[in-house]
Amino acid sequence: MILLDGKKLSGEIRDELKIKVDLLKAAGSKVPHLAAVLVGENPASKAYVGNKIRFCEEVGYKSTLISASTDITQTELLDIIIQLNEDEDIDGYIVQLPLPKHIDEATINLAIDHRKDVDGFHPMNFGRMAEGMTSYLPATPAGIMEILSRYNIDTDGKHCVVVGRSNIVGTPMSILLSRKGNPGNCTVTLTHSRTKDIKAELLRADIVIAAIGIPEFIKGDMIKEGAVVIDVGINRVEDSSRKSGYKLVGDVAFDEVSPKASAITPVPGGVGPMTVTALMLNTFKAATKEIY
Ligand code: BQF
Repeated sequence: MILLDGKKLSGEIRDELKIKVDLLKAAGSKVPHLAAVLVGENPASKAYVGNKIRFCEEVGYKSTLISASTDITQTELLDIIIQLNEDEDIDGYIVQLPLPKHIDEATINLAIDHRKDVDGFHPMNFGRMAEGMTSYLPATPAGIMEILSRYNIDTDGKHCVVVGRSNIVGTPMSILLSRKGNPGNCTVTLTHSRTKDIKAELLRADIVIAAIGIPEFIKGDMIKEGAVVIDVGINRVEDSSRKSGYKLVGDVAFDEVSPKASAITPVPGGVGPMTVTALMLNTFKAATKEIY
């Protein structure tokens, strides 16, 4: 079994990025600038935004954090978005999800200038991705494609089963892996909460993408011998033996599944850090206008 070490890989990619940023500086260009909007006090969201700011510092980007109260109105948040769209120094920005219930995520998403949409959530970027044009790929799918590519995992003609159909992971992953390319050229089955027999589907999978959001949902008896398993889940479960009071587990029961898998991502240290590093890659493209 090969451990797909996202933590190590993301560090290597950030080292590469740092060199490219130094080259920009040496050429007298401005460094990439990422802004993040954080609404409310959700501890996980705060941690994620903190990771993004920290990674910016590591690769030498400028970063700006805009923190807003939970009871910011949708109109006030849209005003922040308009300012970010107009700010010429900011190459790309993200609005950390989830947003409070009184704010409509789709409305916010549509207001983001697609040229600064480094999370790749705007329908313009989603559409361009689906048509195989250059686009900002959503960070988690981009990070997973980077893992498959850098570990030389052969996807050509393989049967891939994606579990979960979210706009930001399951659906784009199913599109990217079914498209022509490397990674790509898979036969993809997209499964979800209404799928009749997920286990039967999973047992046919050469590649499994687990993006469900249920701790250890995928057990050892649901995986074919030799499968490649990508665990996107980041679930906080109670653990009184830790000082934080919780531990992180994936959507895959790692101890049962890993002996059968040919390769598997751990949680933590698998897809998570690659997601944040993919955001750094997108921000570099925004700064150098590589997309459009
Ligand atoms: C790790 C995210 C669900 C909903 C919104 C490293 C991250 C996580 C784990 C991280 C995630 C998950 C992010 C690890 C960003 C990934 O060591 O395993 C980094 O910061 N993530 C997010 O911004 O929004 C989310 C998951």
